[in-house]
Amino acid sequence: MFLTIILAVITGLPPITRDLTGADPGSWEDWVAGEPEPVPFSVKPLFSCSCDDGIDFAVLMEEGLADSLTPGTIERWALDMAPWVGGVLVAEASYSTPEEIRAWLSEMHGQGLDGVVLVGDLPVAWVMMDNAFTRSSETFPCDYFLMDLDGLWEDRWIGYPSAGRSGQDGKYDTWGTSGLAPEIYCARIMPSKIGAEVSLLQAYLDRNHLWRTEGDPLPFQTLCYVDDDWVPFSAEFRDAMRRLYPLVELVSDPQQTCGTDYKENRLTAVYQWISPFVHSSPLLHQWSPGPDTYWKEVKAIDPQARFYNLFACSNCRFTTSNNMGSIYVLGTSYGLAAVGSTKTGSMLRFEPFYQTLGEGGCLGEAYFDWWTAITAGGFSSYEMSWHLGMVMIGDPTLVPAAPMLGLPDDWIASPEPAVMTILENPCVSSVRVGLADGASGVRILDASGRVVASNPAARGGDTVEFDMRGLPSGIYTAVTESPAGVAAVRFARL
Ligand SMILES: [Ca+2]
Ligand SMILES: [Ca+2]
Repeated sequence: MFLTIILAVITGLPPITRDLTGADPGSWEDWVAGEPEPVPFSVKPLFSCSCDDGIDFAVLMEEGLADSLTPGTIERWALDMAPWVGGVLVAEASYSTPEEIRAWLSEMHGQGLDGVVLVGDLPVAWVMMDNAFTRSSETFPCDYFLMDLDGLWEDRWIGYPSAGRSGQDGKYDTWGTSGLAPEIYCARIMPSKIGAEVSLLQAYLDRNHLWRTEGDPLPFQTLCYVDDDWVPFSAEFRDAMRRLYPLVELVSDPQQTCGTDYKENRLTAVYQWISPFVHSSPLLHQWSPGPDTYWKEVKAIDPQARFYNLFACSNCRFTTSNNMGSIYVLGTSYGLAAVGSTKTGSMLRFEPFYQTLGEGGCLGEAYFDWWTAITAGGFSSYEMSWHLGMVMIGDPTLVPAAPMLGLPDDWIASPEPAVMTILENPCVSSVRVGLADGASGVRILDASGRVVASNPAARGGDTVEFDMRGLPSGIYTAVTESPAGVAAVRFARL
């Protein structure tokens, strides 16, 4: 460890996060053995909204999965995300091949698609790559294949290219020299690897809706927890996070950072965002000086954090049972999203990611901007070794800054004909909201997007009055839902 720090200081580059256990992280052969036989590609639309200007975001679900959820769940999800991303299509896709999904995404991108999330058991592309940095080779699932839609990805070797055996084995190993920048963003939600798929997904989508409508109490505490190997870079890591959150607690004292402190003092505290920097495997964090933190412990502690940036080798190997990325996001009562890697390495050069988030971008946009920065000027073997395993787990349309920045400006428009009218604007001690046919429920949000009053039973034809006494002067937003989409109207309280 001490040697690594010295080397890092001398070279000026951070040491790569890697698995010190040397255990099998979950092989391609095991993955293939557990997957269904591919069938012809088909996409069946289930629901869409706000699509007048086309589809901006797609939810691709495993066949039959939506039918297993509580009725209304996917519609609610789409209506929740539409104000942030535009037109939303929810569809189910047959279990075909990653190449056919990529071709469909490419066609959709030609019509304006910005991003996608794959939900449930759907095809995965794999890569076999000689690692330029650690001089060890790795086989890993790679979702970047579904973000770079026009770059050249080839399967020219059986096994690792360094073995020199030409042929095809179903894993990518060779890339073109240009065009490797992303075209769209892609995220994954694959609960089946960590437990009961339907109940985990239902719980995830329920808390996703609750977080969007109610948020978390301010102020947000966030944690940058840097283990020994990266101490020289810790201030830089924290400063990048400050582009999103004003309050970032940095813990990087080698005397303090260890498994005991992480488990007993960090995972139990109230942080909205946790970024651990630690050697890891898919199933555990390997602290210096220990003890390890296992996925089971994370699940038992049930941390309250919403978002994670896992600078933790192979922690997001979503094809491996009980991978920690999926545990943090889908296996706790609070998790919403994580970025991390399916292999050695992680994110690095964090600024573009947090900059976009700080400006109110959604996770997917920030992730896209980060990839764009990484691949600018070419995608070197050093960069591939660090980053080609990066994935996003969770809903990429979530906007972590929403509770701080409020609602997007372009959202404040009621569908025509208006389903909701503010009868006093500005208002003084109360506000009356008139609802037309089709309207369902009213919520009053403050400028940060938090619900301050609601009447879920209100329906078209009702006039609903809300007592505004006790609330500060300022701008509020009334929100109702209708078959045409979410309607939101701003008003002022004097
Ligand atoms: Ca190959
Ligand atoms: Ca590209």
